[in-house]
Amino acid sequence: MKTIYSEDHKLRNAQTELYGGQLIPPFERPERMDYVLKQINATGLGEIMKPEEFSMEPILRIHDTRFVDFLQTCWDKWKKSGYVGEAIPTIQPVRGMQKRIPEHIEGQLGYFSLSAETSVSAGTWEAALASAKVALTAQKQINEGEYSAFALCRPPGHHAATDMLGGYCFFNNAAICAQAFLDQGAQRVAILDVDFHHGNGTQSIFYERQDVMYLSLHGDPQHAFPHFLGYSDETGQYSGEGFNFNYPMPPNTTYSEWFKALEDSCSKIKNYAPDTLIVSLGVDTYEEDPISFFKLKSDDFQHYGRYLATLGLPTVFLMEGGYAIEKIGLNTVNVLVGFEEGL
Ligand code: Q9C
Ligand code: ZN
Repeated sequence: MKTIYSEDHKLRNAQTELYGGQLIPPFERPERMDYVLKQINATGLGEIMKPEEFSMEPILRIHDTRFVDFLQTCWDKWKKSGYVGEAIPTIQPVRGMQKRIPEHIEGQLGYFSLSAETSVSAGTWEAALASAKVALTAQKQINEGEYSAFALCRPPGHHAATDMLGGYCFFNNAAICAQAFLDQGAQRVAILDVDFHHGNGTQSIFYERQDVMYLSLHGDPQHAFPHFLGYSDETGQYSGEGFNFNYPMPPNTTYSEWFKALEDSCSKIKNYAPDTLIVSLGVDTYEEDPISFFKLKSDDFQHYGRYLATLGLPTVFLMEGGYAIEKIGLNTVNVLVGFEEGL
C-alpha cells in the first residue's frame, strides 16, 4: 500500500494546548509522524509519495469560504493585534448570543472555533492545507485504480466542521476526500471513523445527506471529548435519516466489546454498498493513549485491519489521532498490514 506524506505537516508546531487549566506542549505534535514513518519503512509497507498540487476548489466543497479566509489570515491578524501568545479563543457565540461575525480577531476566532484546546499558530494554515492535499492525493490514487492508499495526514481532520476548527483539526480531510469521490462519479461513500473520539465535524457535514454514510466507534461523549455530539440517537436528518451511526462506548472498553461494534458497523456498510470506504484512522483507542480510555492492544489493530479487508471495498485510510507517541507507528501500520493480509 502506498503512503502519501508531506513534510509540511511540521509547520504545525503549536507550543500550547489548553489542558486542565494549564498551557502544555500539545499532544498533537510533529514527532507523531516520525514514529509512523519509521514503522512504514521497517515493515516495507510500500512506497511513500508526496502529495500533488490541488486548487482550493475541493476544500471549498466542504468548508465555508469565510472560514477558509479566516484560517489563512488568523495568525497575521492575531500578531498584528499585539498578542504575544498563540491564538486561543476566549469567547464563543453560545446560547442566546448573536451569530454575526465580529471584526476583531478575538471575536472571529471564537466564531470559527468549537473548542479552546487547539491554538492557531504560525504555519498552521500551511500545514492544514498540506494535510488536505495528502488526503486528496490518496483519493486520486484510488480513482486511478489503486485498491487502497494511506493518507498520512497531519494535522488530523475529523473534528473540523464546515466553519469551525477544534480538537486539533482545521480541515476535515475525510469529508474533503469523500466529496472528491462523489464529484468524480461515485454514488455512495462510507466513512468509518475508528478514532477514539467522535468525529463531530464529519458527522455534522453529512448529517442531512444519504450519499455519505458516517459510522463512528468512540468514547461515550458523556465522558469524552467532544461531549456535545456522538450519542447513539443521532441517526441523521431529512434525507440523511438512517445514514449516520454512532457507537459510544464506556471507559475501559476492551477489544472484544469494541470489535462487536465494528462488526455491526461493517454489516451496515455492506448493506449500503458504497463505491468506496474511507477509514478515519485514529489509534488513540490504544490502551496506553494518554488522553483516551479504551483498552486496545497493538495486536488488536492488526486483527481489525484484516477484518476491514473482508468488506471488499477500495479503501482510503486517513490518519486522525493517536498520542501514545512511541506506539502510534506500530498500531497504525498494524491496521494497514492487517488489511493487506486480509485481501
Ligand atoms: N481531557 C483527535 O484525536 N481534548 N482529537 C481532550 C481530554 C481534545 C482529539 C481533552 C481531544 C481532541 C483528532
Ligand atoms: Zn481522537
